[in-house]
Amino acid sequence: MLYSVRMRAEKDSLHTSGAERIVEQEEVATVIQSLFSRSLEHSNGEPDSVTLTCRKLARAPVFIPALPVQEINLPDSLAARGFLAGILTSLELSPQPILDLFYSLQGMRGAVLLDVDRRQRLEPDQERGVRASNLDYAGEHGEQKNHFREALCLASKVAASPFIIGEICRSDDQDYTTGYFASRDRGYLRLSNLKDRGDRSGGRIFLFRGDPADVPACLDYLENQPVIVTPAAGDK
Ligand code: PML
Ligand code: MG
Repeated sequence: MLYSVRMRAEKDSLHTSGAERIVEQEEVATVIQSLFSRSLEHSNGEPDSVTLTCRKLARAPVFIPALPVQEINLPDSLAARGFLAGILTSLELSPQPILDLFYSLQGMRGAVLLDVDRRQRLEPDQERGVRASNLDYAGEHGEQKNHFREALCLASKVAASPFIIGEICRSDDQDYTTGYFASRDRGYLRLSNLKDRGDRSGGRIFLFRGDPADVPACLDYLENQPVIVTPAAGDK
């Protein structure tokens, strides 16, 4: 029997960290312990509230391969913003409003779900956002938080939705400056210097393209469908 175990932590009512696993019943107690320890050690400071939840999986998980990864070295945050603008333009989107929204995000638990054709946010709760959840990695898990591996898992799940044409992400951790753009077509592009050290802003935007009638199915997939991401060939 598989369980979804999730942790989220807050400080001054703002989200500071979150993580999750999908594990067998025997592993639940150990995983709760390690997620709790992690919430306390976060670079954004010790939280004043930590919520741990454990739920039996209601659906069978699907297995999805990790997106291929490409490293893009950018000299500074201005160049990184320019790079993102180029990608959005190549998707025939107008970059300015999307980037203005992207750079204004801070302290959300989930992501913005943006209808790129209607220029409309689709999250039922805009303060919380849409949390891509019920996911785990089938490869090795180290003791420490691994931003890259966790983000690659999340991005691989999100990119597998037929309604998502891309995702942009800047970490909300003040000292983690690498971000990414990810999509089925381009893979996972790791962008160095997407933010300046010490900057507490950060967040994700999922770029939605579809009919308004597709939104419930898209939300349900992102939030509720259990997904286990399998490592790319040669990765652990
Ligand atoms: C986060 O969890 O704060 C987002 C991390 C983004 C990781 C980007 C990377 O290292 O590839
Ligand atoms: Mg974070």
